[in-house]
Amino acid sequence: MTEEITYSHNYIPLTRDELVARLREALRDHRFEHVLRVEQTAIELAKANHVDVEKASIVGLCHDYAKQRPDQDFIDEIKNKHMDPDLLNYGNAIWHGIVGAELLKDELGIMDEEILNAVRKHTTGAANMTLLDQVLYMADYIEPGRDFPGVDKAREITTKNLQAGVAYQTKQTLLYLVERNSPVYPRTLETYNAWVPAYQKEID
Ligand code: DGI
Ligand code: FE
Ligand code: FE
Repeated sequence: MTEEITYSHNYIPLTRDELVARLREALRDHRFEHVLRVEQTAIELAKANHVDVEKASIVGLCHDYAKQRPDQDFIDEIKNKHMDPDLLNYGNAIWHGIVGAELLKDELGIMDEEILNAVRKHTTGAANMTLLDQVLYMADYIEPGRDFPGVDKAREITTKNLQAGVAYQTKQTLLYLVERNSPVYPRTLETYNAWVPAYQKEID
């Protein structure tokens, strides 16, 4: 059953319905449906881990807000906001969270740094992640529409131990990138070093 959280307006100057309408405009169908599922999974993980469910709903809905924007929008934002120029060496996969958070500020008026940080970290993780960061990182990975080898194991581990889930996803993502000879964003390696050795027993 879909859970619709009523927003307090402390974190975002929109109702949930207004936010959903903005996402409907910003995203194609398959991506829009993904964010609705991530929202629901984030709410479940938030409840299990004593995290604010309103923030979980907002980050779940907003995390891929910028995913379908043209590259030039991100390049302009990186330059205008004097963001790390190394970002220009990457592409949409890295930009849509880190740079997308700036678009959430500019366009949706989201100013809550905890929410913006969870969006910034949702693709690469980070060495230091709050429980909200972890909830979004894992909800994005295990939402019910995901279907890849290992997703059931990811769901099982995450249900038992959210932190072990973070470690599992981080290892799988790095394996996937290396297998494809893809560039690895430095923060992805920092996430690996901070999480994977620490949870090696839980993820084997
Ligand atoms: O936006 P979603 O598809 O819902 O999920 P996501 O934001 O977690 O993005 C996943 C993609 O990002 C996946 O194809 C792997 C890629 N990715 C994650 N870390 C890195 C990366 N791509 C590069 N090039 N470098 C990274 O460090
Ligand atoms: Fe994403
Ligand atoms: Fe996503």
